[in-house]
Amino acid sequence: MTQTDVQAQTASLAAAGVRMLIIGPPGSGKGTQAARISERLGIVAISTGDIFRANVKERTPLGIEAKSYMDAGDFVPDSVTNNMVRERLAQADVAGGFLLDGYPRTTAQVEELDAILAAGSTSLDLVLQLTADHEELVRRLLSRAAEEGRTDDNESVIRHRLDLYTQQTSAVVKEYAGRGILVEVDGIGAIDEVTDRVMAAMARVIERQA
Ligand code: B4P
Repeated sequence: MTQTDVQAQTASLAAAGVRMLIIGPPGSGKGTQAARISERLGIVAISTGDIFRANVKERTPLGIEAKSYMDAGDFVPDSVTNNMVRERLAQADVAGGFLLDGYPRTTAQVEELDAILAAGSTSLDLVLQLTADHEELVRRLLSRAAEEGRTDDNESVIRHRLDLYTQQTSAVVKEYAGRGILVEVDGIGAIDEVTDRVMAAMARVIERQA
């Protein structure tokens, strides 16, 4: 596919108001690529991690509840996370498409998302999986720890988050692969290079679906 084809497909993805999610282990570049996809496609990016962190910062009841789980690298309980996403997806700005970043992370969250979307007579168009090997992920997150000081970016918590991804979130990836809407992209390389791969892969999927 040429660069022009990719640009044309990106424009049609934008026009279609794509509903998608980005999934990958901690440090794979989800948040980084989500911001770029959201800008290029003009769809709203919703990061559950960012919403939790904003609540922790503001010391809201949700933030107080989420903080201990996040600091330990554990998942915030499904009931809390699901309610938060349900409320967010009820807002008007998702009507033109959305990109969920970091949700769903468990099979119970997949079921909840299915129910939320079915209630609005919609469904997901595609799921983008970013991959990278564990040692690269640990290296990136330790480097972020040095720059940003996130409380969950220390080595033992990082390794726990990676284990949780393998134990719980890989089942989510398998579920979407079974539905035929998963596209896997190599997350190793310069950020711009990964973005180019992401846009080309998404264009290919949408072309297949057309
Ligand atoms: P998240 O905010 O989702 O944290 P994350 O998995 O570390 O991903 P993030 O998006 O921040 O990092 P990225 O890979 O882009 O979740 C944090 C916590 O919130 C969870 O542990 C959990 O407690 C809670 N939570 C969130 N969602 C939940 C849910 N659904 N259910 C239950 N609990 C939930 O980037 C990492 C670093 O790599 C960055 O510094 C970036 O600059 C760098 N990077 C990115 N791409 C790179 C590249 N190509 N090369 C080099 N570096 C790169």
